[in-house]
Amino acid sequence: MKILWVFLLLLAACAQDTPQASERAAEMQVPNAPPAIVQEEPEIPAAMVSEISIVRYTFAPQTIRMSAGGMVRWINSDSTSHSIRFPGSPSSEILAPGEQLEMQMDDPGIYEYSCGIHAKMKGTILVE
Ligand SMILES: [Cu+2]
Repeated sequence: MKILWVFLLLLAACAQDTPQASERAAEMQVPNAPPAIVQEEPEIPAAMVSEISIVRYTFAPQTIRMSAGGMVRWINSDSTSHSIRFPGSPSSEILAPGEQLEMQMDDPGIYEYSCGIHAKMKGTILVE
């Protein structure tokens, strides 16, 4: 399994909002107007992102099912720092409260992981 960590601060997630195009289209009110052209980033669509919250020393949901090529995103909603660790791999960077981490899951399989700080925190990702 290739591991690609993408470490995100919350501020970075808000920086790319571009509401202007859709606002402009709504003002024009032209029936059957072609859709406004919005320059798209080569990003994985939202539907392909599976979110896991970390709350009270627990990954929620504890088991997720997702499609290969999708992205899993852990959001630390706890008041304590945590990390993500897959067996045989080094732990991720530490996620302080409010921080999040994404990882692309390219290969089908069953991936069990834990917190690198609190070994009893466990989760499973089923990639189909
Ligand atoms: Cu932890």
